[in-house]
Amino acid sequence: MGLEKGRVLLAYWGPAQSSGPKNMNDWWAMWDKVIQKYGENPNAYFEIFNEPHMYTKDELRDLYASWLERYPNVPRDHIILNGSGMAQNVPDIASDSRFDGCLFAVHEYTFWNMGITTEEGWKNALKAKVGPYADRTICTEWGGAMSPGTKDGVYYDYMDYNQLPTNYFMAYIRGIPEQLREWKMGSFYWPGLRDGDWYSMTKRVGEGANIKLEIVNQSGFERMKRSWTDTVEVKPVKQEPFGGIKDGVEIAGDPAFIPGKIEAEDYDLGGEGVAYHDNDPENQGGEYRHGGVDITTDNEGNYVVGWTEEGEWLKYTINVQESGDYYVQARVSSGLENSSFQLSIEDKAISEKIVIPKGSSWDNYQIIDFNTSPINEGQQVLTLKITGSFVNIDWLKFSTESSTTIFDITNSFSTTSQKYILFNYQGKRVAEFTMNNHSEIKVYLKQNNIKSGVFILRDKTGKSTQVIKHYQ
Ligand SMILES: [Ca+2]
Ligand SMILES: [Ca+2]
Ligand SMILES: [Ca+2]
Repeated sequence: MGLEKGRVLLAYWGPAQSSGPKNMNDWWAMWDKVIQKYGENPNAYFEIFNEPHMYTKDELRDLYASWLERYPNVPRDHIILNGSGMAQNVPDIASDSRFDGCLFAVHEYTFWNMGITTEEGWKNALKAKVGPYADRTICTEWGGAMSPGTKDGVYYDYMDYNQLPTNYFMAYIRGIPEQLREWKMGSFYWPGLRDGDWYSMTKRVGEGANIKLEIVNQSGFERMKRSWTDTVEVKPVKQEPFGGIKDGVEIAGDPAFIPGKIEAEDYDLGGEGVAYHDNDPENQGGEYRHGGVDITTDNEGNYVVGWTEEGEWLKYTINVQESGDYYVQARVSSGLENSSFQLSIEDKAISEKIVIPKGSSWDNYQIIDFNTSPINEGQQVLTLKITGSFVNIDWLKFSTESSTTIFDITNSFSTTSQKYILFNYQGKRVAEFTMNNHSEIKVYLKQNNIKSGVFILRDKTGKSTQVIKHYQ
């Protein structure tokens, strides 16, 4: 047994039923035997009752006191007393002077409280359970989701615990080891291996004499190690281009080429505050990605970013092939007035605030277009910032075609003579005129001394709308 090899043994008793051990005489008989054999072994430690939730605080204190009285030769610093309840209230026991010199055990799980969604919140939860007794307490159980699984009807895919938390599991797996580390507290990840348990840290592979254990979730393993070792290298949260999803895990890839198309939902890896900012940690649409960005599908099944709110932003690592200003088309929808976004590179705006003309609904996607100011060649980070809430964005397409070809490319207007209204970006009506074809608009703008800028052109019915850029 492990003791001869100099390892620690934790003798342990779990309750046989909710009211406690079926027969207390058996319980004492077990301990008599164990203590007789190992009581004075310097490598043996005794956790005498697991999760004693069936006892009141006073009953439990008396039970522990009887144990200490019965085995006076067991060194006190080898006796581990579980906190009351599910080993969750250490001060209930530790504050009793009869247990001076003993060690205590705390258990901390995510199971009960889905309301804690920050690392700090979990650190505080653990602090509250331990009170001022951290120097004599061991965390004999903690553990969280490592494989995909479902809790309270919500499905959780593999989680990357090296990213900033976007749900309570992530906050837990990051927060608990930090607190254990801060205290230098001994701890056990539970369960190490339990078949069919989505909290299990390892899984069994191979057969017969070749059975091996494999780590289920490397990032969870790294976080666990963080609780007890100085040697683990914790990856800083890194912003990288998104490359796709492999075996349920988001993996890094190559930057998006410009000219080229950027899918809005393919924002960079790196998490909240690094690769994106979203106002709430859930993916409201529940599609495609694991982060807080809200992704849904359009009628054709294309992924789109939705539930956008003013102040939210998304980042994309891009590789620009050629310096210059670019012509951008964007597939977007909005059911409201005043939805807008703006593009920037390294904090410098490269577009106006692009107002999305109100469509009949969010299912009614349209392609709008605009021009950027000059973009330098090379790898850099593009930011798409929501400047007016509730635009849905499918993709952005950057090309080098000049703005003068706008009309030919996205012409959705009737070719017959009709009335048009021109709005500026503040939504103010600038002009109203009749055109027979689109080339006439440039002539009209020049003749009427409309100064340079970006405008929205809408036909009288309001059905067709287009963003145009006009140079004097
Ligand atoms: Ca969200
Ligand atoms: Ca959002
Ligand atoms: Ca898309």
